Amino acid sequence: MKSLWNILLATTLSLLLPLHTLASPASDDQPSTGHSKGHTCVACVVVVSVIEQLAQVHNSTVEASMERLCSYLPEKLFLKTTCYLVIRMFGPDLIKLLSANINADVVCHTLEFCKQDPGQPLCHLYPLPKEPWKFTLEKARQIVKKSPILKHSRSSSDICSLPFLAKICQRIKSTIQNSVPFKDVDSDKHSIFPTLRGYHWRGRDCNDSNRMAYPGRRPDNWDIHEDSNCNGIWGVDPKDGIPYEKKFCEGSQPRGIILLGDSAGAHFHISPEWITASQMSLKSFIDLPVALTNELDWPQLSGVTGFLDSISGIKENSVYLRLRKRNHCNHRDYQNISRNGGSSQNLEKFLETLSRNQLLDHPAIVIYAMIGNDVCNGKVDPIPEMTTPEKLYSSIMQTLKYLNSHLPNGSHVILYGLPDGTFLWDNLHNRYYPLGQLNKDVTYAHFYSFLNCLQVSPCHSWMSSNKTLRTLTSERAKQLSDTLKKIAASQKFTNFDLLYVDFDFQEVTEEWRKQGGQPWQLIEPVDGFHPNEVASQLLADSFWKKVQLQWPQVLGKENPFNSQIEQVFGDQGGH
Ligand SMILES: *[C@@H]1O[C@H](CO)[C@@H](O)[C@H](O)[C@H]1NC(C)=O
Ligand SMILES: *[C@@H]1O[C@H](CO)[C@@H](O)[C@H](O)[C@H]1NC(C)=O
Ligand SMILES: *[C@@H]1O[C@H](CO)[C@@H](O)[C@H](O)[C@H]1NC(C)=O
Ligand SMILES: *[C@@H]1O[C@H](CO)[C@@H](O)[C@H](O)[C@H]1NC(C)=O
Ligand SMILES: CC(=O)N[C@H]1CO[C@H](CO)[C@@H](O)[C@@H]1O
Repeated sequence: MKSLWNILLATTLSLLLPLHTLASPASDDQPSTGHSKGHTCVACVVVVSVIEQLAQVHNSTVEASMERLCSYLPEKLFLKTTCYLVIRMFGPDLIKLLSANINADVVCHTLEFCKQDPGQPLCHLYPLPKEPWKFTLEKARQIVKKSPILKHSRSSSDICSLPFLAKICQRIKSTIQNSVPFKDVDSDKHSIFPTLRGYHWRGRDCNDSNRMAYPGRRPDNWDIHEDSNCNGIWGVDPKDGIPYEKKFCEGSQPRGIILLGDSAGAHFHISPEWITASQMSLKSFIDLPVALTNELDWPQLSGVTGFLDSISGIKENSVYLRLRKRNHCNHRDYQNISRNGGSSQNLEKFLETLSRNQLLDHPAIVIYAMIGNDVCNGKVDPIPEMTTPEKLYSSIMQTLKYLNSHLPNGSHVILYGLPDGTFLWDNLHNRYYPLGQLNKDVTYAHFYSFLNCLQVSPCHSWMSSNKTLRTLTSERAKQLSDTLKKIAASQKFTNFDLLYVDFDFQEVTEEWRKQGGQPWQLIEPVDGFHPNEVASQLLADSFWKKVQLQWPQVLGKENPFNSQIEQVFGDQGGH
């Protein structure tokens, strides 16, 4: 399954930074030519729309508007440089086309970033022009007829083949390959001891020159000389000669939190400011480079493993921060083993990046939360691609066996069910999409159908005007949830107990209503699919309360030494 971040990465960037030709992440099992064409088309329409709307908002020329967009972008990752290069290349055509009031869909078909294949429907985001499509397109083609660029852009998915871009492409490529950004998880196993350390999906290491020091392990010799478990507690109390780790943590039953999840778990987020002309300023793109190097995920703010204070201003905290608050000895013991596009069917590809040593480490709470991709895909007919209950059963059993052979005794595994995604269509379809707010011309229904037409939707089956399809998808999701529930009720493992919780979005929505909010405010505005930061924090809250009530043993005891730990070790080295 092609993961969503590819699309949106392409969307926000590919015209500015030809990433998909440079560092296309290892693609999966399906031929992706159709998809990458679709991504290019989405990217073109978004960028052209932004240029057009910036001109409208500032009552400026198209030229000034392109300048403005580039000036907002940061220098990092060559974003600004590439933007100027792209203007040089496509600017003249864009000026001619947009000045003639040609809309983004037509512009992108004219420049051949979007293409209507024979026998395929015409994909468009905005309402169709009043004149027949063929006629409009022909008119636009006449406008740029003499442009030398068009010849090149026929192979526009590889703009790096243009002579004057080749060099800069090369430089960007090597920069990207030499920095972390787009590495595949599988290619990242640089450690000789994969289960002890080496992967970067976990709490920060505190001693890079010591393989045996990492978050989550049981302390070595009570951490008299060094902090072997990176929780910031070590050394000996000079008053009585007792090691602090022994004094403060012994018997406190420390534990870590590990999330096996998908893009929702990793908190996929595209800032609406990146595509909303009326809100765009120099400040808008400050966090873009960091986001890009994190696969557009924000795990540091996620509901399960987040460790930064929420920027949304909501008071609820992540599950990790709550565990840390309950017992400061748990400091830094979190792992976000989530991946965009993750599902029960591909988890085995990255499950082994989980690091837990059965003999040396503290037990862990593992949350399995693959909440969408088993029923979501972008196919014209999504149903045959969905995971069946039988397939789910066998892959979950595999996963649990793996966990039983890797988790320390006394761990807990919690399976999350799937949500009923009909709330997406119900709450969003007649609202304006960010690109449609200025002129009140694009709703989420239009946006969804554009993605479905191009076959790049992250979830055709729920993000669809077809009610039958949405209902069938919810039925399948329910069957899968029931399968997980059944497994949790019937299977026993030696090293962990197995629990199940519903993914109850309804409950979260009600809580949000009580706080004066509307359901649509819980969904990521740009992708119209993922739960946003507020939703993840509310979900974490509901999770915590449920577990505390039903299975308090999972969370462990409150550590009576917390305040003393704060006195001696302050923030315990931060995160
Ligand atoms: C927009 O700019 C044009 C030309 O610069 C000017 O004539 C027009 O009055 C401006 N419109 C607004 C709404 O400022
Ligand atoms: C890091 O580990 C090395 C090797 O065990 C040890 O010599 C050193 O003191 C440790 N550094 C810190 C800051 O604990
Ligand atoms: C695992 O721990 C439980 C108590 O938490 C204990 O009853 C059981 O014997 C342990 N199993 C093994 C294999 O050590
Ligand atoms: C709606 O979806 C169902 C199930 O996939 C399909 O059989 C039906 O043809 C679709 N209806 C339309 C109008 O596309
Ligand atoms: C994909 C991703 O961003 N993973 C992050 C998980 O959390 C660790 C610790 O903060 C980060 O280093 C990883 O980048």
